[in-house]
Amino acid sequence: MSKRYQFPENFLWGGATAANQLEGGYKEGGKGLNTPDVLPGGKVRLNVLKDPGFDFELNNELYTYPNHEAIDFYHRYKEDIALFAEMGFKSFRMSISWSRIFPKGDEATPNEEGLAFYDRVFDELLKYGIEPVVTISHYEMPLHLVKEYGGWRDRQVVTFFERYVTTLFNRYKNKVKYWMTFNEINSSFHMPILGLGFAIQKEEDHYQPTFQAYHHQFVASARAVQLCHEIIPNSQIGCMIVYLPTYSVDSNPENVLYAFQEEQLLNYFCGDVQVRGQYPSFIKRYWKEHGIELEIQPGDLELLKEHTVDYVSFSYYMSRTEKKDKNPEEVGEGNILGGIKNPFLKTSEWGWEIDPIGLRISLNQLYDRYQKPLFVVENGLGAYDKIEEDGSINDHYRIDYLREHIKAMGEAIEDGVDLMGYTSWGCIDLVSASTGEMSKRYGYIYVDKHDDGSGTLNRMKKKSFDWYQKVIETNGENL
Ligand code: BGP
Repeated sequence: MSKRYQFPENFLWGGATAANQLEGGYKEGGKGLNTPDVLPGGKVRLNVLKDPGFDFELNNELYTYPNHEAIDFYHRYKEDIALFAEMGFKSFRMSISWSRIFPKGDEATPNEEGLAFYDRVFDELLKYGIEPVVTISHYEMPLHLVKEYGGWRDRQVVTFFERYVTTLFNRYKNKVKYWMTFNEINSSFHMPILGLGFAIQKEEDHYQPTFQAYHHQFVASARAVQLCHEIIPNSQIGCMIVYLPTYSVDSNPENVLYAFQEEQLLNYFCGDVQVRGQYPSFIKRYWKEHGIELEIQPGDLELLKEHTVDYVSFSYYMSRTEKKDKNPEEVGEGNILGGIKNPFLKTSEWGWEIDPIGLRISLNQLYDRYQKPLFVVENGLGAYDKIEEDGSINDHYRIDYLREHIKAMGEAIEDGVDLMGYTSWGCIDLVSASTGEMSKRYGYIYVDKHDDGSGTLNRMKKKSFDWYQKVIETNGENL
């Protein structure tokens, strides 16, 4: 008989999404344009991230924008939430689109239609006893703030963000208890357009603006924590990081040190500020070596210290293997952060290395370091799904992936880790962030929409739907 794991009572099983990959209705309800609205879909999207000449304009003649319609959750949320409820979800992670609430970002008053939309979504979730878990900023910001202010480079954006979060907390204080500030905040070292709202112009120029923009986000995040606690006394607000445990390719101390330093910067730098309330010691040397001098206003460091997060949430898809001097041909094709190929691991069809043990390691590392409750708010397998002649979708590969990762969480809980919940990524198929395509699917629910934009948008249950329903029903005992 296979081992049965004990998950805590009230464990927050559920699924995760993001507004710009899910909602569609990009010009409806008074919404303003935001950054993903002008990032073209398909393969172009990744190149755009590296293209210094990219001008942040809609160019419908040249590109398609899959997230303009996405999966039309904007109109179909009732049907979708009913399916989540049928699976037994205890929680649903979603984000609020800043430009639905403040279309330009710098207005004095919010857009009532945008606020009312999320009221309807929260009411629908609460009707079924599903806790909304809300990301305040998931890879987007109003486009106007990018064009007029240069995104998070400009300190004024902190004030606009404060106005945005104050509006959210006051409006939804009786509906939303779980919040998180910036999605995968540490990913901006790689994708600054999505996280920080600006394109990197030249390799050597990026250090100063990136860290200054980060400082502004940390201040904004700490202010959000402070306001959340003041306005919603029983709330919990976390940070959110993308976590890849980083292995050295071998026991050569040069490689071990390199892997360790990469891990410090990419895995821990942002979390350290948000959880421990101060810049970590290792970053001072890094700043010095790269000529970075931050503008820190009086009171900033005290604010960071006083308003740290209640929990640490993170996404986990893969581990990373590093080596100090690597040849380009050693780099794993799909490794988002550029590590080398790990010969012990299989990959997804997009080259993402599958490593459930890495999740157990991550949970232990994060808990050792921070001693705060953890929340796995993204994990999953992007795969091509096939509809059989009888209409069924047998996604056994997805079940295998999720099962092994849930087991790893069970082991980590036995190791002593305090884990609040698990919301697997893309519980309903949605637009992929990295490819801009629909065919990289993660869901328990299939959405009939294709890369060329065709499809009925009908929803269908996959095999994993019934499987996950059982997992939740038995609180993770029946895997
Ligand atoms: C994370 C993002 C999500 C999401 C997920 C899967 O990095 O927070 O927005 O999309 O990765 O990535 P992809 O869609 O590229 O497969």
